[in-house]
Amino acid sequence: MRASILVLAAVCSVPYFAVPTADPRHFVLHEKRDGAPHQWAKRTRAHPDEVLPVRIGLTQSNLHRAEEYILDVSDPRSPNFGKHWSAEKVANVFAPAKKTHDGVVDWLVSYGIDASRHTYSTGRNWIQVNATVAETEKLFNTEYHYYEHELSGGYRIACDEYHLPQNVREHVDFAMPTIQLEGMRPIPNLLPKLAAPSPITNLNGLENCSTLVTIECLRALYQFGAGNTSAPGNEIGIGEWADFLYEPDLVLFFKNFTTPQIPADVVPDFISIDGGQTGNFSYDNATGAGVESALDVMTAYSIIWPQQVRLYQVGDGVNVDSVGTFNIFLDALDASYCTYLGGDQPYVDPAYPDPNEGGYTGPLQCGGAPISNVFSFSYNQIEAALPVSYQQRQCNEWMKMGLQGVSVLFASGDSGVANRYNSGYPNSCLTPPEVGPYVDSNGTRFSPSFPTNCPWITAVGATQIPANGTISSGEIAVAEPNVDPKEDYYSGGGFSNVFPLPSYQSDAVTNYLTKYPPYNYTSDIFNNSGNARAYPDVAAIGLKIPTTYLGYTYGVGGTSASTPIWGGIVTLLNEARIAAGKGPIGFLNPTLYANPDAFNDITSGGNPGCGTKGFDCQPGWDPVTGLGSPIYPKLEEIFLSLP
Ligand SMILES: *[C@@H]1O[C@H](CO)[C@@H](O)[C@H](O)[C@H]1NC(C)=O
Ligand SMILES: *[C@@H]1O[C@H](CO)[C@@H](O)[C@H](O)[C@H]1NC(C)=O
Ligand SMILES: *[C@@H]1O[C@H](CO)[C@@H](O)[C@H](O)[C@H]1NC(C)=O
Ligand SMILES: *[C@@H]1O[C@H](CO)[C@@H](O)[C@H](O)[C@H]1NC(C)=O
Ligand SMILES: *[C@@H]1O[C@H](CO)[C@@H](O)[C@H](O)[C@H]1NC(C)=O
Ligand SMILES: *[C@@H]1O[C@H](CO)[C@@H](O)[C@H](O)[C@H]1NC(C)=O
Ligand SMILES: *[C@@H]1O[C@H](CO)[C@@H](O)[C@H](O)[C@H]1NC(C)=O
Ligand SMILES: *[C@@H]1O[C@H](CO)[C@@H](O)[C@H](O)[C@H]1NC(C)=O
Ligand SMILES: *[C@@H]1O[C@H](CO)[C@@H](O)[C@H](O)[C@H]1NC(C)=O
Ligand SMILES: *[C@H]1O[C@@H](CO)[C@H](O)[C@@H](O)[C@@H]1NC(C)=O
Repeated sequence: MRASILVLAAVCSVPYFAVPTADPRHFVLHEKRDGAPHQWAKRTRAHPDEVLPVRIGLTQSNLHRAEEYILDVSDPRSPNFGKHWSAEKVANVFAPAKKTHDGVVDWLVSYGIDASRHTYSTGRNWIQVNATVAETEKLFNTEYHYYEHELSGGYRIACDEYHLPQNVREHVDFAMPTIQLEGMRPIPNLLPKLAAPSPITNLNGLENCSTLVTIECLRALYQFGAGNTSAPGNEIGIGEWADFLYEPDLVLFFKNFTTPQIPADVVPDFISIDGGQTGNFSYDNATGAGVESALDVMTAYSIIWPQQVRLYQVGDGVNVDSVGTFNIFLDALDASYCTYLGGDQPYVDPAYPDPNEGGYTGPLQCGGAPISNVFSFSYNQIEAALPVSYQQRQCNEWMKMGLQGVSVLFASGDSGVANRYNSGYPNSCLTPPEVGPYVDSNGTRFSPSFPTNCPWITAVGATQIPANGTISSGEIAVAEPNVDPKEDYYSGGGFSNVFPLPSYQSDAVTNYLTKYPPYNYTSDIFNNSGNARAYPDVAAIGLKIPTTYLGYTYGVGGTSASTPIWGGIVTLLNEARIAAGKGPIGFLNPTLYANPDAFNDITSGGNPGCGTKGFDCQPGWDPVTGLGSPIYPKLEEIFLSLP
């Protein structure tokens, strides 16, 4: 972005002169953004000689069969349950057809962009050319402008819509740079305040579980024992973005809060991606150390030990304008994703080497990081703030992880039906359909989160033990109201405006919408079409989880806590399957929705936001706590009965 300011300074005084445009009659609208998003102002027309790194993502074969493929290996009724695909099979099945590739090359050449200028990815699934603004405007039958970011003063070059020739359109998924403007980073999902008693002592024992939910409380609630195996390759994967684990805290945590006590010399397997750092600093130099990393890693350890944690530390933490939304993590796991469908998105995903001072100077990591059987992520983003094509591309990659036997869990968010935004909105909701959907602090429509909206991940909401209750009181949806709505904490949940309802949850969601219609909530407030992906899928305790941070222990909350609890439990389920000579589970949801009896159904509470009471918990699945919290012995029996 800073580089663009210099470019602009150099050219902004040059008057715009007209460039010839292509015959628009053969063009069809491909993607459109209505107006400029909040904080971006459209300025002058881009100079025709500016060079753009144009990237054209070719459509993949067989993506329309995604649901069929993933259900084939993950539906408990399928004879192929558990027969996961190799990475090679995934690459081959989805590779673009030759006619797709040839069609796009012919189009570029016919617009004067000679084949000698084309660069292809190894899988030939995208084509890149450096083209001037004038050339690109002809290619996409559009106009490029400078856009100014009002807060930072930075500029980007973008168009409001772009077109493709009718016969090319079917071959192109999306092209960049085009309509994208937002830059963002994943938001940690934990309750930000650390006001709990500190240090926490003498709160052991089951009688104190409503004050501090220790591992003893979790085991009693969900009926699981201490880990008893550690199968090679079954380490849990925890991803962190720009929030580092301060490792010396682990020793203190292990000593006070693990049973059996985890030895003091245990540290996670550290996997640095694109400059990710360890928090092995001294106490007075713990900059960047964050409570999110502490919570996630400690919670997982307390459940899965003697199994290990793999800590994937993603991004250099310098490029905070655009730390990315999980793509650089996926790139490091799957080299082909670096280039799949056009690769990462400039301005949304960070570029490496990082041009910022102190940034990571190596190239973007493509492949090389190990794939884990379970990934737990306590971060997310706002659906309405990301281009639909961007979300679809990434959702396809999560689907491919599932095909390969990976369980992916994401926190559902901590602001009920609203959605906090990292650029300074209070609990943000969406503008009405006729205006947006834009993220707006005055919005009234519910704001779903990403990538929990993707049907191929498992979204985790939060519960709590009632105040002064016991573990036999029954969990309720988490509720931490605050005078400042920005600090409210309710379990994220709702209905996507982007992804359709997957078949595995269709009965559960239809049951909720028909038996307990959120009667005052019309389509103006949320997607009540009955055909929208709904989340969360499951829930677990997300309040007062012991976390040691910079030497002190706090009772920390957030769907951030619920997610590593579920991740830990799925890791235990995989341990049991591996011990029985079976493979990892992979995509969880079809089996979970087919077995609602394996859950503690949460029927009390709701998830307010956007000036409403949000949704209510009800018997069966609901958009606050999903199917409910785990009953470990039932889940273990179900997953051991499957091939
Ligand atoms: C575009 O230009 C940049 C900067 O000169 C260069 O690094 C890159 O390889 C070029 N890309 C193509 C496709 O020619
Ligand atoms: C439970 O908490 C109370 C109050 O802090 C404390 O006195 C008691 O010892 C605790 N119980 C156990 C088993 O730690
Ligand atoms: C942090 O320091 C400890 C002790 O020196 C060491 O064992 C550990 O491997 C370090 N962690 C990382 C991620 O470098
Ligand atoms: C803090 O620790 C980091 C990592 O060890 C080191 O690079 C940096 O120089 C330290 N900063 C200060 C102010 O001590
Ligand atoms: C929200 O409404 C207030 C009061 O009407 C107004 O000052 C503010 O600019 C609005 N914010 C946005 C993002 O439109
Ligand atoms: C819990 O107990 C405390 C102390 O007895 C009391 O002040 C508080 O009101 C109780 N909270 C609820 C929700 O009952
Ligand atoms: C609701 O979801 C459906 C299915 O994905 C989609 O076609 C529709 O556009 C969504 N409605 C709104 C208002 O976004
Ligand atoms: C439904 O809407 C009406 C009119 O706005 C309001 O009076 C009523 O309290 C609402 N009911 C609920 C349960 O929110
Ligand atoms: C660990 O427990 C001891 C004894 O109860 C207490 O003094 C200390 O503060 C605790 N440390 C942490 C980090 O929780
Ligand atoms: C480890 O042991 C096996 C066999 O006895 C049990 O089936 C598992 O439930 C147990 N694991 C846990 C986490 O309790």
